[in-house]
Amino acid sequence: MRVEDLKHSKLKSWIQEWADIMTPDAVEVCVGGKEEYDRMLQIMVDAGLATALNPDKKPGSYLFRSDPSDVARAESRTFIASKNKDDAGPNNNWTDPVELKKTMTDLYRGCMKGRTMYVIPFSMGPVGSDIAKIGVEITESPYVVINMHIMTRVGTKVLDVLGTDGFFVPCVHSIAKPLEPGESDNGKWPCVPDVTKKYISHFPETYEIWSYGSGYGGNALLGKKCLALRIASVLARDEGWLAEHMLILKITNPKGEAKYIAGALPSFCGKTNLAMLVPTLPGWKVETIGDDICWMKFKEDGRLYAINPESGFFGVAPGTSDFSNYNAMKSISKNTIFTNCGLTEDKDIWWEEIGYAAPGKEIIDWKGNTRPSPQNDKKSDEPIAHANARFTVPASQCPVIAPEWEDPKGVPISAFLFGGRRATTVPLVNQSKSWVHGVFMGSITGSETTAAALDLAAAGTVRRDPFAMLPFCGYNMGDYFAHWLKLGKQAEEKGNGDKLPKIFFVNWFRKNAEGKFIWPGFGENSRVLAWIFDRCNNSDNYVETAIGNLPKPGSLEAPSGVSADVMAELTAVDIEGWKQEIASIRKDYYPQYGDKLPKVLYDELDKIEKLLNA
Ligand code: SAT
Ligand code: MN
Repeated sequence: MRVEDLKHSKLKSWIQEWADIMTPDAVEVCVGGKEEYDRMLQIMVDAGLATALNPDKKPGSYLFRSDPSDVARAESRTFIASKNKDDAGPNNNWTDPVELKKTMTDLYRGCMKGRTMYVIPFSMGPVGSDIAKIGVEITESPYVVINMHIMTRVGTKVLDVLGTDGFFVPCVHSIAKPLEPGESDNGKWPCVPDVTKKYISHFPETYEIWSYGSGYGGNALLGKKCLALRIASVLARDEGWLAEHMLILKITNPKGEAKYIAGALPSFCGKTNLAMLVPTLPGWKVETIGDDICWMKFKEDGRLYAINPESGFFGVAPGTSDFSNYNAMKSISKNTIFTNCGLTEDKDIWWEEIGYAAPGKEIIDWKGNTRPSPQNDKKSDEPIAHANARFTVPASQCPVIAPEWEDPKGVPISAFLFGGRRATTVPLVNQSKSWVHGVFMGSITGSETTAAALDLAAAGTVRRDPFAMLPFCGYNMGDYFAHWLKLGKQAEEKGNGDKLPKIFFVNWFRKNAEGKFIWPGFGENSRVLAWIFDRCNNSDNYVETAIGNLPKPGSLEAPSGVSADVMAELTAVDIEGWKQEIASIRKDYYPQYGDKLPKVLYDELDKIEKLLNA
């Protein structure tokens, strides 16, 4: 579609302004659909950037290899450019918006020379839903176009909703690799290889996103972390709703009663696996609404309704197997974009812990090097797939996608889960005693650092990732806690306190003195979900303790191989551990937010401490 044919005058002039700066050879407005998707893929196959996979193994699927500098979100180059530094908070890299715009405008000059500028109108959320928002991304990357086709709703329907003057979030993106006449990418992933010259910038006061130099994931697919979390968190604060880094699942009990649960877990805690869990508990069913992001609004009935703003999964490939996530493996059996995975001799993908040996003698790793297959290569510990290799797949291909996953009115949330990796202290499951106590739980979410990661902090210390939002909250985290508290208070004042979701903290990662996991996790987590489900029905399945409501002995049936003693340990209050936890939150964690930290959260510390000492 041509820019001249657009009806939204502000959109038209915005595109023209950027075309003048970036000087592409042509401008194309994306309309979505198969013809456009296939054409973009062909451009990349022709440029040597995409490899078609074996149609007998993975029909309609392609493999990409990125530049080694361009493999993950660039957190150190991610900026929140609010007018006042204090509004960005200690959780963000702040920079002055006027200066940043000047610097970046200069960088953008001529950056699309020799390429086509694509304009992608997209909806985050079912088109026309009152919880959805519209964004428009400009990019010269056909890789971004096809990934946006999968992850968001792209096309003319979005322009219809936008009308002549509707609100959209402007998303400016460039990989910043202009082409000279006659030059082609020739198999080399285009980007700015120097990480210190990439920018992922957010302007919260004007709800704008400017990204420069990266073509990968959250740096480039601007609907995801940039719009649906960082900018949306600001919109949610300003408009009175919630934009969260949460999965959404539907759980149905043996009687056929269903509830919806939203859960925030930091990276590498199995969020996608939980969203698609195969219950071991007989008669229970789990279905998926979303695996990463959740937008919620209170409706007239006083309940909180959620949509998944995305329409696909951008999942971590390594570690995904029939055992860890059967439904994800089924989802990616066709029409999937793979990035930075290994390529087998029979033109299929492979990654570490995929659950079977790589077929053949040789394999091509994510850097494009042909190597002996890992089972024939005793010497190398260089992985075949990059640790952050990804699959992009339409959510509709998930065998357990809930039929209502695209319902524009959303689904009513009964419970929130928070959780991290904690080897000690934090029980398997714990219900908050109140909304404020639940916000406290969300605020202290975190994982223990491991010696294996390149952490500055010593192994075993807790790195807090409040609400799993630390890299994704577009404003001061102290103000974010206050926003959560405010919404709960408003609901209570309207007499809707009992309609608020109940809040739980889960921990699948407890270890014994020998450092071995004592809870099997995966499908067995359905036992914990069932306990939570019953708690939402006010079952008498809990005991009130100093730290929250814990499972009554026997209310949570042990999986096979887990002894009664271990169950008791998993659901007990570790008084000494919690005393230390409280002391460390008070001394090392909360003070960083200064005056922005709501006082009622310190009151929660006092309350729990008093009960622990009683
Ligand atoms: O690369 S993304 O930001 O989209 C994915 C992630 O880091 O969780
Ligand atoms: Mn995520």
